[in-house]
Amino acid sequence: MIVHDSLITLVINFVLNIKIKGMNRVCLYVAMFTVSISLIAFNMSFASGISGDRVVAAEEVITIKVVVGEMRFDKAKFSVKAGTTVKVVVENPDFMQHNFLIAKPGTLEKVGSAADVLAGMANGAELQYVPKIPEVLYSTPLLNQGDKFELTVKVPAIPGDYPFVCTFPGHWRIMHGIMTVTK
Ligand SMILES: [Cu+2]
Repeated sequence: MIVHDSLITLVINFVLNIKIKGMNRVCLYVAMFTVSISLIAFNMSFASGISGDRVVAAEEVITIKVVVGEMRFDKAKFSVKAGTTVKVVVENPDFMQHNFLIAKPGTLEKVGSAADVLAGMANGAELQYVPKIPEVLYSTPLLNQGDKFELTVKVPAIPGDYPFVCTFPGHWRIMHGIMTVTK
């Protein structure tokens, strides 16, 4: 808003200045262009902070990377605040495919077992090896080498230890960690 107000002031001063010097057509176009730019900037400053069915800006960005050749993420745990919206950026520099899921507290085994079933199904890969069960709260698709996926996570209101895991066949037992939701 401060930026917008100062922009408007700038434009008004600019236009007044032109009037003093004698306005010509080119100056008028320049002034109109400046006004348009300031209006676009104003709208953009609004677009990032709205809620409800409008866009919600993430309050925090967490980046989690696959460690090359080690079948693990570079973080064993991270903390987020209950009720906030965070952006989890998952990067896969590994030569192997991986995904990233966040599950309800205490459900790692259940999600893992469901992933084992998917591993034996013909359409498992098509389903990104993500079990379609309510225990899975958030998931990325399968990420190839060099892929990056931004997961917007509405952090649950209930504090606790929420497991995160890769459910690519054979990975879940070792490729997991904890997202701690704090009050
Ligand atoms: Cu994996």
